[in-house]
Amino acid sequence: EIKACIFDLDGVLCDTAKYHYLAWKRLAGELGFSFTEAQNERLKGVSRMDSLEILLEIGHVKCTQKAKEEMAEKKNRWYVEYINKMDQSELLPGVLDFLEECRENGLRTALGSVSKNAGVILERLKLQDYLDAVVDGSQVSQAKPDPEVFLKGAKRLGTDPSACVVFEDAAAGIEAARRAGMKSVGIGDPGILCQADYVIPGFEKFHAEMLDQWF
Ligand code: G16
Ligand code: MG
Repeated sequence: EIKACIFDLDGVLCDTAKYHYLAWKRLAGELGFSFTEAQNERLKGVSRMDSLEILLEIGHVKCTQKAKEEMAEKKNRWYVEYINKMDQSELLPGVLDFLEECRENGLRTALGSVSKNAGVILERLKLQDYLDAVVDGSQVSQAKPDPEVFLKGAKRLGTDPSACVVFEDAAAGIEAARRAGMKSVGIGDPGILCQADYVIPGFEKFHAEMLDQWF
């Protein structure tokens, strides 16, 4: 029986995935190469520095550690410019209704994001009161596909991992859920999220009772 829902942030509760992409694309442009949305799939759910490594590999760019740190900082500045302008209208369709349904059905809720910017985003989206626990990039040492972020969330909620379902838009996040011993629901493309137990297009037509039917 499912007792808790753990939500990824970027691409699940809001569409910040597009801002990460735009910021990385801008960095790639400055370095003189193009960066496509398909290539961006590899960066989803991956930490900032690991994302940079993947981007530099795609562009065949080699540089010093110091230059890398400056690049990551630059990308983050552009990203923060985008998220500082966000408001509740950028919550993805159906998210607020589903979070309310979780409350009504006695399901515990947690955020499981490796983003160091998660706190700012939750504040701008006014989501703090809907989440019983928040685990973000400031509290984990391993990014997805490592299960650390989700296991911490379950621990914080006091829920056994086997009674948790993870909602994720990234292949790395689905793998992390599996490694944590949790159920998973992919949000997005079933081709990319083929490891998930179920894949849905979004929360719009999704209801808490489906969790009882599925798991
Ligand atoms: C998110 C994104 C990743 C991003 C990572 C680090 O993880 O999906 O693309 O690289 O956070 O973000 P930041 O640079 O803000 O620390 P998640 O776990 O929310 O999907
Ligand atoms: Mg995500």
